[in-house]
Amino acid sequence: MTYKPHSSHWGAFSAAAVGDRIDVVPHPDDPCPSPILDNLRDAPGHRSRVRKPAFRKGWLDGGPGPDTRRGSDGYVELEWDEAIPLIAAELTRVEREYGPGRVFGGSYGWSSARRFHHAQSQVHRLLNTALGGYVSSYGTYSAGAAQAIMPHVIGGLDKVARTDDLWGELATTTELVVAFGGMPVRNAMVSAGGVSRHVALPSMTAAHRRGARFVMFSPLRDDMPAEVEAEWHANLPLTDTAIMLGLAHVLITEGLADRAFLDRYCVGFDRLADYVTGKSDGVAKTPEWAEEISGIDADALRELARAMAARRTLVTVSNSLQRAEFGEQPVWMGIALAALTGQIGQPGGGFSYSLGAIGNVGKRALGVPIPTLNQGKNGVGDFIPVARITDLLLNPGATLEFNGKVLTYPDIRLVYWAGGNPFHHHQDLSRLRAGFARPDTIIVHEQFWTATARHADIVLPATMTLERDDIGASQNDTKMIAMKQVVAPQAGARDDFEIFADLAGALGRRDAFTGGRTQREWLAGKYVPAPAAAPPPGRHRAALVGILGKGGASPPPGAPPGARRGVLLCSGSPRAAATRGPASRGPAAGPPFTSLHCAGHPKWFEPVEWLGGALAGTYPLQLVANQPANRLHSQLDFGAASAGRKLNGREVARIHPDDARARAIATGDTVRLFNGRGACLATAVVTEDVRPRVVQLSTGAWFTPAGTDDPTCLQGNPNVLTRDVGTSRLAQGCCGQLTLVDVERFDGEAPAVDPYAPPLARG
Ligand code: PGD
Repeated sequence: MTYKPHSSHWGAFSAAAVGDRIDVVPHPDDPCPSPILDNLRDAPGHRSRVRKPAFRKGWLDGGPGPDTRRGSDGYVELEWDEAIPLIAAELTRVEREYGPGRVFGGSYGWSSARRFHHAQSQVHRLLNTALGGYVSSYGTYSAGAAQAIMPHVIGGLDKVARTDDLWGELATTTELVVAFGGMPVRNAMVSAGGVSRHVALPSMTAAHRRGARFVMFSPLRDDMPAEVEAEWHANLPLTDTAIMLGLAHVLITEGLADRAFLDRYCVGFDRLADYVTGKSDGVAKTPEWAEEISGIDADALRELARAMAARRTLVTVSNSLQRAEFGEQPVWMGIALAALTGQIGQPGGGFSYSLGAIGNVGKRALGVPIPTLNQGKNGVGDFIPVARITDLLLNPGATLEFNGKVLTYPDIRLVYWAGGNPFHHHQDLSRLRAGFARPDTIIVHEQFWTATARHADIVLPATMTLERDDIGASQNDTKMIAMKQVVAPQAGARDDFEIFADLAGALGRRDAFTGGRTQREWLAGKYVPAPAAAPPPGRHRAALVGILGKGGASPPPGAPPGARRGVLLCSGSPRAAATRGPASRGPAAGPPFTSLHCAGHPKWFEPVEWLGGALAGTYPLQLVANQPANRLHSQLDFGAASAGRKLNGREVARIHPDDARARAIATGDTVRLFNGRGACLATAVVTEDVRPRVVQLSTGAWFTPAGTDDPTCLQGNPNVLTRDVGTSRLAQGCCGQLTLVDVERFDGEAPAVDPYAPPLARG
């Protein structure tokens, strides 16, 4: 038996086929491997694999066109040589009748960790080289709001979060960590592109042993690892900005703010101070004001603010806070709070975004670019902020404000998706379903019969990562991994590259897509990092070329980035902050800022769906729909680690004893979570690890509607409940994290629907 090196978004490993299972051994250098590796063991041969090109019966019978049967129709399997000409003909029809500007190829999704078989890059390359382009998407579901606001106020997200060795500084230097949204180690297990060493927990425990104090604001106790004995402030969700303002009030009014730092490196302190003290709006943002909104004791806030001024303090803001209405504000106010302490740019101090929330954040970047597949040139300029997909499909011709621009939604006739699962990642799935009924044709490449595959007209079986060779690399991981094929492709599965090459061939554009190379040739040495105009320096080139043959590489880390200090505390000229002071490498120039649904300084806006608002009278519990601990998003939902944390075959919904008692709910009961948008079933676990009036249900269970006309999800996918609106006109990020719901015990008989059975047409 030969174990071969491989990699995933949740860790590097070696694997061998043992009978029809995969044995997986974590990378020997990983101090804290992820349990998610267990999900791979039964994956290649799982019964939910897509085995052949599958065509929706209604599409085959009736041809392209809008169809509400998407999601409930059966599929007919065809051979590859029948499928490719049919798809090429449909692409040609859409291209001729409408042009590429009516094709949505944004195709968001994490797919698998690898550089060449990167599904999104592959589909973009196909659409660019064979059709002339596609309507694209901008940003991520992970960090849409932060991505938009940070360049205006401090600098690009990646530059702030992904250049320095913050984990090392935390372990050795930080004295006080103030973590808004916590630092959930389960999330740090995962990083796009792969992570060969999980260092979050070891760094945090080293800091704890040294005496560092950890303070967390979150409705969930386990958003901080138990090992660091964090002080848990269980605030009402969506109130972190108010808490930060209360802390700022103490720093400003007690003369603890670092005026020298603010004068030298920041723009707009006086206006922020006027807002915090109430001079500009008549409301002082005192700790008592913050307590009334957040439920956190004012004296505790006062003590914390004083400690922040006295000690080396790191303020962290997790991704989760900004995946909500006005999600830009806690990010901006977190930066402002750190600026008030004057510690931005000091080792182990200042501000960090999403430290502990994504595996490779807080690690020094590599000194060489990682390989990427050149996607070609997109001839279509239209794009959407990624989380506006349903609006795009439902509202052709409508306009949208985004980051200072006004966008118009094109009328999409064809959707091409590879490597993502919008019926996992998007909000308000009934609305998404209505959107997916509108195009003429939807084509999806998938390995498994996910809900997205079940809403497509054409589903093409893609290989799994374990079935092909590739290079695993991430800009913030020290290792590039030679990912070797562990098992042969199952049934009719083919690599995305091979599928697209044949499709491009049928469109008369094979060489344009393949560049005249086989995938072996792409991988074996000719595969150079993009952009081609900036190849790596000669001495590093050897590390990148021919990695597969060498079994991997450990390229050198980049140079330390130097201090980052320029901060915009209220609207003004971003350039002004950027030019302040010698160590400043601050905000990039951006569009005018006051017009972007911001007050001109960070501010607490009252959201619609929070426990202090009117809607809480109808739906009195706040659903926290966070990332799962036992799988990446929806991937391999059937795997051992994922299934092992379900209860009675459903996702677990955690609820506080007070709320459970009021509803006669006990651990193990089936419960129904509902609001005006939909409902799902889950199994209750009653626990004091969630604060009262909060219920927590992780994302990722495969959407399994109870019936054709009943979208109640039997497995517990929270996105049937979440609200499909943008965070604000600035970012239009996704608001999937926090939603108002109610919960009741479900005593009925749930229909028996198998979420993993292939939906093949009978007869
Ligand atoms: P995945 O489950 O990773 O979810 O959304 P995303 O769509 O990325 O989907 C990837 C799909 O790609 C899987 O179905 C997998 O089988 C397929 N795949 C894997 N490898 C390949 C390949 O090589 N080729 C092809 N063709 N397919 C492949 C994630 C998104 O969800 C993200 S990033 C976040 S942060 C959001 N988080 C939340 C949240 O906190 N709360 C809510 N309510 N909703 C969220 N949605 C978002």
